[in-house]
Amino acid sequence: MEAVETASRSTSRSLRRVGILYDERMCRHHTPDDEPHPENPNRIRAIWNKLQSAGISQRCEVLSAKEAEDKYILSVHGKSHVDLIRNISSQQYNSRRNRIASKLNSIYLNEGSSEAAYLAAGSVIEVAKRVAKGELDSAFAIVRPPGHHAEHDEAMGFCLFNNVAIATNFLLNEKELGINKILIVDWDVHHGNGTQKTFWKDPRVLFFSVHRHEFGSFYPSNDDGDYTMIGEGPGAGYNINVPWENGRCGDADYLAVWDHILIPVAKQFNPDMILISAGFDAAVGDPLGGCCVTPYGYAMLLRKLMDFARGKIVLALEGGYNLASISNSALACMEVLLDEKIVTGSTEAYPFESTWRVIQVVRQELKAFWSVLADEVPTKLISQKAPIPKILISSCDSEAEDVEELLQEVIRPLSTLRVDEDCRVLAESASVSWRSDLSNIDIWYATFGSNMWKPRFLFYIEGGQVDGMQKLCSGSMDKRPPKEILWKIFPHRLFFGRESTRTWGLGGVAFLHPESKNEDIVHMCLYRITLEQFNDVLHQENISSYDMSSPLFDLTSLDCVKEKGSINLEAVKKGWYHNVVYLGMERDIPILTMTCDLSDIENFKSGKVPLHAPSEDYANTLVKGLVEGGQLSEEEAVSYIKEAATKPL
Ligand code: X5A
Ligand code: ZN
Repeated sequence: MEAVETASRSTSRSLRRVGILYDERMCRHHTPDDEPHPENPNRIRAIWNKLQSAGISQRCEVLSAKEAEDKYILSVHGKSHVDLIRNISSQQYNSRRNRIASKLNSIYLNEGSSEAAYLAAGSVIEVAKRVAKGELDSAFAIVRPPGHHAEHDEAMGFCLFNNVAIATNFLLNEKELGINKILIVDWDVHHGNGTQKTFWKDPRVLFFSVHRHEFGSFYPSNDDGDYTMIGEGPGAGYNINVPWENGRCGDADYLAVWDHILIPVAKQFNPDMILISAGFDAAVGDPLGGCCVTPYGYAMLLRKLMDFARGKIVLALEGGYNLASISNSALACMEVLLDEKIVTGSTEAYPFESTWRVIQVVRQELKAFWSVLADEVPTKLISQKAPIPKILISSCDSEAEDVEELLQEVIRPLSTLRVDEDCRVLAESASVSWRSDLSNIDIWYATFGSNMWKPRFLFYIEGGQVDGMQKLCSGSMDKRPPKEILWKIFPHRLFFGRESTRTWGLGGVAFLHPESKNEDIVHMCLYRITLEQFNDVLHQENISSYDMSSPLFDLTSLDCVKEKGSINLEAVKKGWYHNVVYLGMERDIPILTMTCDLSDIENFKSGKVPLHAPSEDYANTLVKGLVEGGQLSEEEAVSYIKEAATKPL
């Protein structure tokens, strides 16, 4: 024990006493034949390695795991469940173990499961006890298996024991700790059904969960996570669910929920301690979550909670399945725990309209219990919302083999995000300096295809995901909207080529002939964005495995394109829009577009790659852009597109 008492306070230690618990023994729980599984030992290893190499663990009090005593586990789980988990890894169960696991919902078991489950629960108890006693200000328990789905008599959703619920009961039952009211914040992307049930009638525990729900179709796929589930009897009002209607929620959505639900209620509840079911599967890049919270977002969410319970906060890991995302998110949280510095900054993006709606219904549902929720949310706020995504990743389409690969590649540049001392989102070292260099240079990005339609283009800046499909726009690192938008006509040829694309299905997509010719005209919508943002757009349009550690198109390329008229980008040469074309200047700012190159034009002409009219959906998007942009009437737009689609090259 006594890591805490005996540890000498070296100068590199933080003034805040922050505990961190990691224990390799929790890695012994894995799938029976080590088949791939998202909930695998590398999750906690990745986090631990990241925190070590970032110098975080050195500034913390490092603790190792301790098995929970049965009497504490029994405060949450039934005897038969505890007996099962205690014995499941023993030899007598060798022949039955897999069969038992297969009867459970999303559970695997092996020889290491029992020990890991006891250690995970015991570890959260251990750090919670130390924080309660004041030996530590706050702490992070890097545990697995996770816990929040585990119910009284049931392991489920990768969870064996409900670690956070067990630690919560421990704190409440050890009367001399003086912890009488506990706030549990469950920001794992899934609903904390097990925790909710444990404290359903208990007013000492305010359980708050924000999760994807999709009207009961997201895991665990029932109505338990609905906003109408507010607790019962003396516990009525002490259970708050914020159910997302869709994936793709990000920092702006979570922060809106914090500002308009959780923080006011926390103020009124005035907890003695806060436990966070800190899954990081709402993080950008998570393969299961489909949301896009950045490390900066997690830092803000945590920072806002530190104003309560005199900063007595315990984070316990729950889900989170992208190793880079969870490591960077955990790192951002640790920096907040260690720093007294105030996190400032704001996200430029707005919450979704559905987010405001959910916030309103939750407030409505709970206002009888929490007077701070009684006022209407100002309409001025609600009117600030992100557009509803209809179409994603436009005409992108290098033909990446499968969606998973595609997803990984779109997300990679963002999954390496981290947060600097001022809690600004940064990319991993190398990319930082080019980004700040290019963020001060404006260009006009001239669009001739689906990006002419502004809501469509904004996805390349703000990021987002289409309903159903796993297609995600990572957005730009810098989410400021374009500074100006204007339309211009250029003497270039618009045409449609290829037979089908991943995004638009059958039908051609728009290309601009890179060379100008006097008899041609093309309508273009110009967005004034930074050269940094232009790089992120280029990357998203040409989905590739390029990692963005250096820019695709830098100042030298800009000089070069001004001189030569166009420039091919080697790093994304498989993409269909890898050719950057210079279209002149507008108010001293260069106009750039991206299209195919001259060799592609030859292939189109020879028929090697067919010309092809756009699909109806795609054509409609183009028409919408031209009409909403005030350029052409609908009939004019339709015939303009039709001509471009039928005239030979
Ligand atoms: C802890 C957690 C997710 C279970 C998903 C099962 N569980 N399909 O994130
Ligand atoms: Zn989860």
